[in-house]
Amino acid sequence: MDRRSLLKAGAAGSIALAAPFVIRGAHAQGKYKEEYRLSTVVGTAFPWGKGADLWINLVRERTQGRIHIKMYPGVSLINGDQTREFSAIRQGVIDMAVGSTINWSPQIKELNLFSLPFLTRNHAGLDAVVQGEVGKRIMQIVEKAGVVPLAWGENGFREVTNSKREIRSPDDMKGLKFRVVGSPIFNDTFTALGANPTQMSWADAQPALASGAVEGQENPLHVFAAAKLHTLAQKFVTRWGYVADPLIFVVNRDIWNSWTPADREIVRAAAVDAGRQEIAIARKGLSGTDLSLVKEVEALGVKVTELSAAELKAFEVATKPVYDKWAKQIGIDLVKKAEAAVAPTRKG
Ligand code: X2X
Repeated sequence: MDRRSLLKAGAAGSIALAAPFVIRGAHAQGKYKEEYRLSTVVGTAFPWGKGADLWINLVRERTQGRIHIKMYPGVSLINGDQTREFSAIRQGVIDMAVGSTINWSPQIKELNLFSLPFLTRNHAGLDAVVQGEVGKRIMQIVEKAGVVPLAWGENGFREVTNSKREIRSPDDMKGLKFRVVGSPIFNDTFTALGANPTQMSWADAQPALASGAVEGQENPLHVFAAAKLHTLAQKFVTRWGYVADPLIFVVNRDIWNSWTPADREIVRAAAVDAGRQEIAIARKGLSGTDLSLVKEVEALGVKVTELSAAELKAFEVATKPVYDKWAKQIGIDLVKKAEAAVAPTRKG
């Protein structure tokens, strides 16, 4: 019997089931909820959902069940509208989340930093930004925007895919219809490359790819594999790593304040531990001696293209005006700090 039916049965007066009901009732007096609702976009088949699940389990174990969290993938608490997730957490419609910096960018303009085309390029560059002074500053900004940020995670470097042809240069993108995510910087980037972008939610993206209404999309290779995008006509992947997509583990502020200081520390430490493990999962099979995920995707009949430094440069040059326009909106100081952090890790 699951928790809900247990509670219903308890409420209906079953003597045998009254005990768990009473114990949980005691928590309510201490302002603890029976269940905390945690939002994600994708579920446990994906590194992102796995990270949320790790957090949930660590918190349950370390609080002996005092804090019971349930995951709601598909951003289902707000009907799949991922660009409204941040507002919903702030307002308390959502208690907790592991959320993408892209999806929260409409409310927090500084988060567009991670969507500046070709800023970070590789894991070392991303770590230099996220784990350093810039990452701390971003956490302060998120906190000021009204939620309690606890740890970083990672969706991954986003790669461009499509059903029509191999992409090696901006010319190859001309006229192709792409689904893009919910910050207007993505419209600008794809437009600068001569493509035809349409913003839509992840829930809408999949039927749009299936019907051919859009021909391409961009997402990390782990998302490609877990969502089986090859079955949605995506036959070409180019590993251009043009933007990173960090995740942030957060709690609604009122919920946070309702917990004892000891429980807050447990939840924070669990988020840090889960985030660290999640980042390792999100990077698995993508570089160095372990290219297992790349091989797995190729085995599905998908052409996976790596670009030379010169080929990458052409994309960087074509999107430079977008970078410059958005750097101003994000804040030049923050962008300069990020560039300085990345500089030692850049090869070209
Ligand atoms: O919508 C997407 O592409 C996804 C799943 O990667 C995000 O939520 C940012």
